[in-house]
Amino acid sequence: MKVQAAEFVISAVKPQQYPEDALPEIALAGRSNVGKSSLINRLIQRKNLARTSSQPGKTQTLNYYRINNAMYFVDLPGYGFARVSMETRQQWGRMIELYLTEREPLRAVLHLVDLRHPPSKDDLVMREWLAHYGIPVCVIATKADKVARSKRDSHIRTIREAFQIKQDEKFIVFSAEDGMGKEEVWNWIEDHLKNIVKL
Ligand SMILES: Nc1nc2c(ncn2[C@@H]2O[C@H](COP(=O)(O)OP(=O)(O)OP(=O)(O)O)[C@@H](O)[C@H]2O)c(=O)[nH]1
Ligand SMILES: [Mg+2]
Repeated sequence: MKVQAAEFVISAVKPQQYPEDALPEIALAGRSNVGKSSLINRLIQRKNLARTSSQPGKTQTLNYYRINNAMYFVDLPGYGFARVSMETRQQWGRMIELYLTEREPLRAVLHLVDLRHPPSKDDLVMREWLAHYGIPVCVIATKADKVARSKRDSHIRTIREAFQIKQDEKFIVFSAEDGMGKEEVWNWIEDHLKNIVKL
């Protein structure tokens, strides 16, 4: 996948602000700080187009990035961030739920989990939720560079089991730091946009 153009379009807080050009959308879901924005940057080879932060809870809006004038990445607010009020959390929850259930151009979700840890309760809730609504999902285990090579297989097994990932379902081990898994992610995305757009 050759990224010729990548641009930030809008930080949306309500559906009226979502783009109206009907290009297909690939959304990124995952707990706060898991590496959603970093994955976008790595995929498009731009250092900081999607804003990243070591402070969890940075992305509090739906951030749209248009790629090659052919598709959008939609960076969703991270869940499971403890240091915000219950009201704010419920607000984000509603916004994400509305987006995932009602958004017509949504084609697939990249569900990110941290390879270093077993999935959290919030990760499992999101997992069930995506399955319930029948949205095509690619599970991506991030921060692989932070797990010793010798330990990766057992961490991968833990996630596969907790998420009950089926044989034919995509599971990609990824690192925004060194680019591991990047091509695999692009291939999966292209497969899911095939027959829809020419990337
Ligand atoms: N070593 C390493 N660090 C990573 C990787 N991915 C992300 N990080 C770091 O983890 C922190 C959080 O990354 P973000 O991409 O901002 O995470 P996010 O999921 O967008 O977080 P929110 O916007 O809060 O939901 C940053 O300090 C990143 O540099 C990775 O693959 N390897
Ligand atoms: Mg972010």
